[in-house]
Amino acid sequence: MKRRKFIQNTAMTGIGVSMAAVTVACGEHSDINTKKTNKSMNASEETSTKPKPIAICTWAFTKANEAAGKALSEGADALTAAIAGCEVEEENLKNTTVGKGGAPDREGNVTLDACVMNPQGDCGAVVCVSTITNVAALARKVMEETPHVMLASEGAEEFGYSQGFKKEKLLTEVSKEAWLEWQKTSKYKPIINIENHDTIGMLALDANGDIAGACSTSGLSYKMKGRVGDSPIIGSGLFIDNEIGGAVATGMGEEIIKTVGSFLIVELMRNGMSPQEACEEAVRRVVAKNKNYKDFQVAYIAINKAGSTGSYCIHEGFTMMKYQNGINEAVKSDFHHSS
Ligand code: SD4
Repeated sequence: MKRRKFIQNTAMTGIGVSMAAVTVACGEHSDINTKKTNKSMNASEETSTKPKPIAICTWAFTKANEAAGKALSEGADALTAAIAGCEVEEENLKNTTVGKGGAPDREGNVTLDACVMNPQGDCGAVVCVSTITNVAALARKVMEETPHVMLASEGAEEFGYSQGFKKEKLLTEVSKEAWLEWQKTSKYKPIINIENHDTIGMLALDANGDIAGACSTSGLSYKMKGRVGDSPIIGSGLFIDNEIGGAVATGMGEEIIKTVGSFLIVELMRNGMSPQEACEEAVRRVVAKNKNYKDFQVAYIAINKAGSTGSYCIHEGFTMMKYQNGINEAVKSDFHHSS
């Protein structure tokens, strides 16, 4: 495993809030305890000064992260910024893993999943949406305009039209051709870091110091009809606790769901881990439960209330984008397994 770029990921960019020093079980890797944790933060850092706005997202979605970061700089709240970031990829026809242009299921239908969570702890989600592009925004509407958390397929779509969302065809010619090509063999084998793992998960910390997040995906390419992954599942694909921080996932949804990865990361941060440590522990939980972990990717990113960030994955090749102070940078993630 490569030496961790711990400093890069955890650099404090604003004056933070000191968190409780709690010792937690960190699994088999002893090096985790040697890292600087939040408990080493100076007590004088406990101040009302808030960190500067930060946007982070999964993968090298440069434009999406920039859109979210700029929105924050212009005063947008964390949730609005996170959704604005997701929209860039939902509308990017070249992206075959999010929104319009996403790869279809094995029947040829593109079905999108998304969820959002705000600083108040409210959340909304949609699953198996096949006619609306901006599903993160739709999930927000479910949160704000219905008494429910999650709507599925036609119910979500009909609700979306009533809220002014356009009915669209999501399968592009390019995705259709790729699907027809796939049908020649119909072999389903997720390919690490390529088409199957490019969900956009966005976390934003706004000028008020509030944290929110959004997650949007077309799920696994050529999945079974009706299959839903972690991305729209609160606690698995995304979790926010505005007192602590937030986390979001990408990769093999089934494994993320089994370990409730994003909720786990926030709870580990609550117990004193840095975002980096918490992401690493969450990946280790997946690895510990799977002898075949070399065959799939799982990656997490996280942010805490003080503005520290972290990312970690099973396989090399995952990147987190980070926008702060007008700088949008790609942070190469450390990884568990070197292939
Ligand atoms: C899923 N987590 O549906 C998603 C997959 C992913 O780009 O990350 N896709 O399981």
